[in-house]
Amino acid sequence: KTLVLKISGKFVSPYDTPLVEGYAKTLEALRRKYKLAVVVGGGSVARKYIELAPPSKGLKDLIGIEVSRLNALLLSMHTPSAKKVIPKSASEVLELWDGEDILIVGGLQPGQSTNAVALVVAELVGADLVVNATTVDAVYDKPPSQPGAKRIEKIKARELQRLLESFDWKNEPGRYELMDSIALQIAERSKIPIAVIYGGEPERIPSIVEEEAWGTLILP
Ligand code: U5P
Repeated sequence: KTLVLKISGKFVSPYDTPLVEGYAKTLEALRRKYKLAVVVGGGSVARKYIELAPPSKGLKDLIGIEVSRLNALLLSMHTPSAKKVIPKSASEVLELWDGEDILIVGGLQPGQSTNAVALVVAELVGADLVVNATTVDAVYDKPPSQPGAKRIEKIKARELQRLLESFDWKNEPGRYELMDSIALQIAERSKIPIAVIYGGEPERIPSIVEEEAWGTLILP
């Protein structure tokens, strides 16, 4: 099986909760069972740069992309079986992917988040599943901070898109909350499920994947 693991930038980036060593071990463990590609987000450092960049959304995205690539490079340096080059385009992803080494990717192009990158990479490498290790343990029917929010066990990508639109959901640099619409659209067109799990305890991820103990499963 081929897996794409998307790791929230918050777990890799300085000034958040960097769990780089823990993730490096987890990647090595997953690699024993799966062909593995990894996509890393930008975390708070990207948000800070986005705040300081000029108002152009394209420019803000570009600087966010650079930060996610830096996070990806840091993780690759700690991961013995990972390629030490971070691909900058879809064709470089294809060029570097051999199904043997772990391929770690950051951002690719403006207009999307690294969640979309995870789905693009999943299409390119023919992944069976995207596992999204994020700062919440699951998708909820309203913002989890609100009283009475219920965990959603399974949801169709299209339904989730509608649900997110009913929240204050913005396709803006640094603010692609949880998922962006591009990610959900690609999941749907290529029938790739996305499993949402809590990423703050990387050592638990191999058994979560083994047991399919997802927080939420987003079905295409
Ligand atoms: N970003 C892009 N394109 C990508 C990946 C990331 O423009 O392919 C930018 C967005 O502004 C995003 C930021 O909010 O980098 C950091 O990525 P993320 O942590 O939000 O996924």
